[in-house]
Amino acid sequence: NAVKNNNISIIGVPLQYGADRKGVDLGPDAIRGANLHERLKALGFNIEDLGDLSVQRKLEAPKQGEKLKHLSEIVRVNTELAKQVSAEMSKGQFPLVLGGDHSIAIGTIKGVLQHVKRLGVIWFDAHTDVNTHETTHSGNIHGMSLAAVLGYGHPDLVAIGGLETKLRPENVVIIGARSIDPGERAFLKEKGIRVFTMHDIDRNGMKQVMEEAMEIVTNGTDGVHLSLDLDGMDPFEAPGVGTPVSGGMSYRESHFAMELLFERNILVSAEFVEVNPMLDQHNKTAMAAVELIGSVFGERIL
Ligand code: B3U
Ligand code: MN
Ligand code: MN
Repeated sequence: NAVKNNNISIIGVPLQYGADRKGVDLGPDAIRGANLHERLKALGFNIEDLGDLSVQRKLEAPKQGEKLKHLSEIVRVNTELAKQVSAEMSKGQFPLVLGGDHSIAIGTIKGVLQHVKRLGVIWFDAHTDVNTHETTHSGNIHGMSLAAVLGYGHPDLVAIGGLETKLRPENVVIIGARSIDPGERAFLKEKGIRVFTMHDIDRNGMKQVMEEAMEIVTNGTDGVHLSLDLDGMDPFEAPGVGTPVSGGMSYRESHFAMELLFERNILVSAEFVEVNPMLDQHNKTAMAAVELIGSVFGERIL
């Protein structure tokens, strides 16, 4: 088995408060319901499903003038998530986190950073999620999670999981971007974050993009985390997401990228986020997530 770790801990995070559309809190169960366990077991992994983190069901609407929506509950849940991810890694488990909206990347990555100080991150996404409280137009925290783990943004988000650890911009790549806000563009440029846009994928193909991307995230690091937002895929293949953007990665490109990741054997953790069953067609997006998970853990056609 090429993924180093044979023991996977599944952690569900039914959080929707970082996003605008209701239903992404149902993502973890939709993914489990698409035969996640069976698929991984068939590949020879030992699975421990820790269930879902508890998230407050009833929440007040964001107050007038409150810029970051639902900040305190998002901070609380992510702090718990960082602890749980870190505890699983202490036991030698591979954390596989199921979202929930993409704000949960803060907790996941901060937890992983406790164990892998120099961590590379591959961020699959239509968006780049590097807004801060100063640049955001939506106030939605799922658009700020990558900035937060790099150490930028609202102090409460940056402080999740401790201030001692953060990602370095030179160890991060974003793949599949096609919707970037003006403030994000400036941030990406200033920090020198490598973004492989859909233009790059079209021009050079997924093979070259992944080879360059894996070179960057492994250079000077001790492990790589995959943060995969299902809206990186084309809405035709993954319609069940809150903010679909046309012109995304095809089913084939996404799978090929996962297969290349498996071959390089660099992952120490992964998360699959933004599956929204209320916006989906027959659980298609959760099924796509499980198929991508299969590929990243070594499933092959022949
Ligand atoms: N950049 C926009 C839109 C967005 C980011 N992430 C998602 N949507 N899923 C924002 O709200 O920050
Ligand atoms: Mn995202
Ligand atoms: Mn996105």
